[in-house]
Amino acid sequence: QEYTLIKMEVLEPFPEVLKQFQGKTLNFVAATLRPETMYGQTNCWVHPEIKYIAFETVKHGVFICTRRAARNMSYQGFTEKDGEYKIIAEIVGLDLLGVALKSPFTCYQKIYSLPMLTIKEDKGTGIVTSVPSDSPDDYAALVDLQKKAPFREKYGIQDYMVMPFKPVSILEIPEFGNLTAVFLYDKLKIQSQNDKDKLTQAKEMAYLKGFYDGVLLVGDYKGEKIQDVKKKLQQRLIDDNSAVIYYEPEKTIISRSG
Ligand code: ZZB
Repeated sequence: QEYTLIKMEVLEPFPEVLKQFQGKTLNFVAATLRPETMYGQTNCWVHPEIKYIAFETVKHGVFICTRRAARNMSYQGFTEKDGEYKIIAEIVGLDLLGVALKSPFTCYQKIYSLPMLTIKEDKGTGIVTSVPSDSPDDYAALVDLQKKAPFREKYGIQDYMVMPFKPVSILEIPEFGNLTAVFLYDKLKIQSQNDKDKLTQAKEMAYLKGFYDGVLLVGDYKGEKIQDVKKKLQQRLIDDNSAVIYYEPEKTIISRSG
């Protein structure tokens, strides 16, 4: 499986647990299958209970992701020696929340890392970029935070990290309109990020229609079909040094090697 790895650079002020990296290029990295949606990022998701690591890459500064993802990357030329990565720090997700980040393509100058409880540890980097306009999971998790003050308080999330961020219309799907995730969330009467079955259904609908019938509403490829611009936008991100390609091995290999 090929993913686009989006680099989100940590901005000042660095949180306590990342102070040792001040002055260095430090990136949260998120694996996505939808590079064409990066115009609509509003935040980044971290699981409060997952353990992340910081490790040095050859060309991209320090990366923060799960150990499993770092291990995969070490076989893809990200580190000096094949199969080896040096852990500089181990940090639990809780301590990585509320961090200000710079991410490519989005209209928001600064976005924040926020808690999502449905992140899977064994997929991608364990860090997810959030596009609430087109990803039902992201919209559900963002609404959960915006609606529930106790939820924000529990994780020390300040209002300014959440409240100003609205889904951005970035692509149009004929039957779903220009805020697909919002449309499907309402249509399927999704209640929260834990509404698993409905969210799976919404995601499938969005993927299928989006790929074949979706048309971009912003940027240089405005008016073009998603299937025609996906690769071009991925390449643009890579050329800008904002993303890299990352491969995820087959599931069987992952479980065999731990
Ligand atoms: C941005 C984005 C925009 C995404 C969108 C989706 C959508 P898949 O198909 O199941 O492989 N993701 C990545 N890693 C994780 C994780 N560890 N736990 C939970 N979610 C994760 O799903 C790949 C997508 O799932 C990725 O692409 C990422 O969210 C998320 F408009 O990135 B995506 C209809 C979906 N739309």
